Amino acid sequence: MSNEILNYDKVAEASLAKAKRDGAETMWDRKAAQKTQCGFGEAGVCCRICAMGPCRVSPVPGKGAERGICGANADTIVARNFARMIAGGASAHSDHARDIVHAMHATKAEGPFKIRDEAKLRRISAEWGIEGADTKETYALAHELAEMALGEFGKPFGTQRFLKRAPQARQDVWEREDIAPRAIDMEVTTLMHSTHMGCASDYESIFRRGMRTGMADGWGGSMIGTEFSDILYGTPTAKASSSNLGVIDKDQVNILIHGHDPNLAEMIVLAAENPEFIEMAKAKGAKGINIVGMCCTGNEMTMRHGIKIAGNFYQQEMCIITGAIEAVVVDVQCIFPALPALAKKYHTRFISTSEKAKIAGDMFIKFSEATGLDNANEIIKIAVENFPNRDASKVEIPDIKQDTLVGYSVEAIIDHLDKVVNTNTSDAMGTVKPLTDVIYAGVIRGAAGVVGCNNPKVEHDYAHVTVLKELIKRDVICVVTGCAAQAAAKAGLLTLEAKEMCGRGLKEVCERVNIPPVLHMGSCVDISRILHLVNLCADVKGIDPALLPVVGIAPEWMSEKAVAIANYVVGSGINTYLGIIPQVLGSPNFTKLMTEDCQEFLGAHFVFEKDPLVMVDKIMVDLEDKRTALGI
Ligand code: NFS
Ligand code: SF4
Repeated sequence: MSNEILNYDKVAEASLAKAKRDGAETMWDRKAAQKTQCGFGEAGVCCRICAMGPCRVSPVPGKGAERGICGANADTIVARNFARMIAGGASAHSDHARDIVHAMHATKAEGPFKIRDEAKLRRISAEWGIEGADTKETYALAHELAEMALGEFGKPFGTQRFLKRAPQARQDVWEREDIAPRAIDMEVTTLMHSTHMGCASDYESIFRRGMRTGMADGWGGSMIGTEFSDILYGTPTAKASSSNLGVIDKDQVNILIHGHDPNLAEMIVLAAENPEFIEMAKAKGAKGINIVGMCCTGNEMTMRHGIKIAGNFYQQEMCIITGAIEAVVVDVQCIFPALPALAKKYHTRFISTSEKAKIAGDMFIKFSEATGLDNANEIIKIAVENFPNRDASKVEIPDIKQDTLVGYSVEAIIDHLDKVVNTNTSDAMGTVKPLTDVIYAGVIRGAAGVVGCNNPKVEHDYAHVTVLKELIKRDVICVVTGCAAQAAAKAGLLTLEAKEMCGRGLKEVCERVNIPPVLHMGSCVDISRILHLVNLCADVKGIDPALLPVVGIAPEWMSEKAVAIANYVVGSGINTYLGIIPQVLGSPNFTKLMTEDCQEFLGAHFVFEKDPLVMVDKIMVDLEDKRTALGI
């Protein structure tokens, strides 16, 4: 097992040593078994789109085969592979959003699926032009809005409704470049068609279609996912939580919720409050029921309920290795197929719940909106009844946990800004203007959205935490989502005390507004919150967001979703820094298009940089250049 990339994380060291003692296999063993990864795949030049292949063209131009059997060259093959990753990512986010909308369509006043943020329901309904958005009966309106949202996935004409949130200057770019996304399913389908064998071979055209599909994710699926989840389950407000494996409690029944879709997790949190279950747990010798979260289901639940964060993506196995988890409940995405076998090494029950992500190896309980609360009750019962099966000799919970603040939706940020503005000036309330003002004044040099996964190609969390620490030191305010947010939480960056790590300007802002310098904005679909925030800031000045000193960063990304995200962030005019190099280097032309040429037509580009310290230097030059161009 290669351990040097784990040195940064002390939890990992202890946890993996325990896995070894317990005879449990982890991702690190499997990574070692993979040996050297395939150079063709790494460069993106392996094509298996048709059965004449697989064809591998040379990753080094001028050496070896230059074309596949059909004649596709490295540019075409790389562009198609990259585009198909976008299609995969956009599908995942958007199909998740569709499930949220279906849940909204199934809401009833008597619950358990009901409308919890009625004001937001009415606001979005008005934004989408529903007549009587102010006056219609709540559930009639919710069902009407849900039907309209379902149309966003498959409507035959028109583009995504949320695009209107962007300043006109950006909308003009989208129109000019033909990247304003139409129906979400249409964009994905068209991209899969374009990249079918014998279809598009022009790499720039494939890039542009990929970009439009990414945009369908950000401004379509993800934004619908976020906004409709808020309507259903409440818009997050700032609250306290805690993070890292130490939140697992040896005296309680521990249930780990893992995945992305909050529909079932909300029901579990609701059901766990039932005093009958608490009594049942006590009868089994536990002090209570402890729900802990992981990945983006964890983020959704911490944002709305302060549910404790057990960790991020790469800690999913470590949770089970503590020997103290009674049930792992998963919905969709980012769940290792290895988990059921690992759970069997302990007493842990592994329960998959979505037909879209049925995971072989233990239990399947089919979740649906009609049976949601019953499913949750059943799951809690299974977990509680499993408590006595715990083997005390196998329990070892790392004594590491970190207090953290979470819940910074756009609404919560505006609320915090209002409290300051209110007492000090006569500025308009309810806007992000004070934030734009401090950026323009230079108190804060810029803003960064730091997002994305963990990846065993790099030291875990090291890139996330290094980038964040170095940026706040340089007076760059940061917002985080996904596993990056959980890395920040574990490192203590989501606290008011983290102001001490900041430069003078950002420290002052944190003190006055009473916020941490790094703000947890939610799950990965909630990157749409970041988009919304940036666009509101640009709107204050009436400019294209591409002009603002703002960057997107994914220091340790791994998933197709992250590729879709990077595309819509660049498409939205924000330079995007990737700490893991995407599998495109086999085509110097495509690489150049991504990292240089697209700047010309999109006003933004990708930057590939593995070293987080060098990345921060590049970002600071980027932000200062933007400031100079704005004359601020
Ligand atoms: Ni985002 Fe969330 Fe984490 Fe990566 Fe997976 S949990 S949707 S994909 S690994 S950040
Ligand atoms: Fe080979 Fe072309 Fe088929 Fe790809 S599409 S596998 S390059 S023949």
